[in-house]
Amino acid sequence: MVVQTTRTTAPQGGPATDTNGEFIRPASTFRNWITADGRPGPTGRGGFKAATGRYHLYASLACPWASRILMVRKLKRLDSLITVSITEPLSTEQGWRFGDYPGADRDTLNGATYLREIYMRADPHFTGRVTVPVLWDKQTKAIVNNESADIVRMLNSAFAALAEPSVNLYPEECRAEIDSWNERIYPNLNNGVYRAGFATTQEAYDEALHGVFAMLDELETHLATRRFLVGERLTEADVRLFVTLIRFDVAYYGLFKCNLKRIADYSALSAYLGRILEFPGIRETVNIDHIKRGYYTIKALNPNGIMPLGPNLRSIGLA
Ligand SMILES: N[C@@H](CCC(=O)N[C@@H](CS)C(=O)NCC(=O)O)C(=O)O
Repeated sequence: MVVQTTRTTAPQGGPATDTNGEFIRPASTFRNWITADGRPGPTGRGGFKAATGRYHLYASLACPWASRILMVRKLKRLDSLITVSITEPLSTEQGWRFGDYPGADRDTLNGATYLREIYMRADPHFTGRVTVPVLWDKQTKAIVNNESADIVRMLNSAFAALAEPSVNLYPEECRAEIDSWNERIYPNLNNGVYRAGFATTQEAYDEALHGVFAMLDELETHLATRRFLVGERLTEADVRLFVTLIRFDVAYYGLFKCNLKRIADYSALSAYLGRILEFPGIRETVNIDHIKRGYYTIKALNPNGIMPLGPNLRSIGLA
């Protein structure tokens, strides 16, 4: 069966725009939650109890949304509880592919060549976008969830009895502050760079770019006197900010035309990136080659597939 998607060119993000030329990100489709006792979470159905080895993550090191989950898996020390397959970074006509590209995996769990096959296995009638991350249940052979914001939260809470209990990325007393950062950083920056990159009118691009740099300027001031977004502890808001900042100079500055300044030009933001890279396991979740290939193979934005040689990221130890 041929799966129809709204994507016309490249997997990452896709250039869907509205009548004003503004990029639109479609909603995720699988929204179940793993919970400690298997009861339903805030959305979807129940039956997904936290257990060692039951769940598998399909992710791309190019993708910021998938990288949120790879980071949380490290920070919560869930490596041995949740297995992972990394897709090849290259954007193909059939979407995300598994294989032998350095740093990628074959799908030894389900034997898929393309991620599309995993979606079809979960739902033979699936016609939506085939995106990473995907959280897969080995027991019921179902997709639990493919929305990174949900997966970050469920990995933080559901595995409390089985995983590192001292790390809490969404503590009760900080929730209002975390939510308020997320609500502003997502539209302006996380998705703002995509809105700039995929805009098809000057107005839509200008508007997005203004939001991106107003947010970066504000974050630079905020982080000049603090280690993390919400005071002295790393939270979910930092994970969500980090994945965008670490891709900025490599991909968004050039390909997405977010070129008023680089992150390297912001001293507090650069120091903040360096601090987060020091957490055990986090460097393993950052692969500059995959990021560069993933974005610069988006045909709609770079039809000839020329890979830029720079930038030089030596200042944060990522040459
Ligand atoms: N809302 C999703 C977005 C995920 C997403 O857009 N992933 C991109 C890669 S960066 C993707 O897989 N795109 C494939 C496509 O659009 O066909 C999430 O945060 O999990």
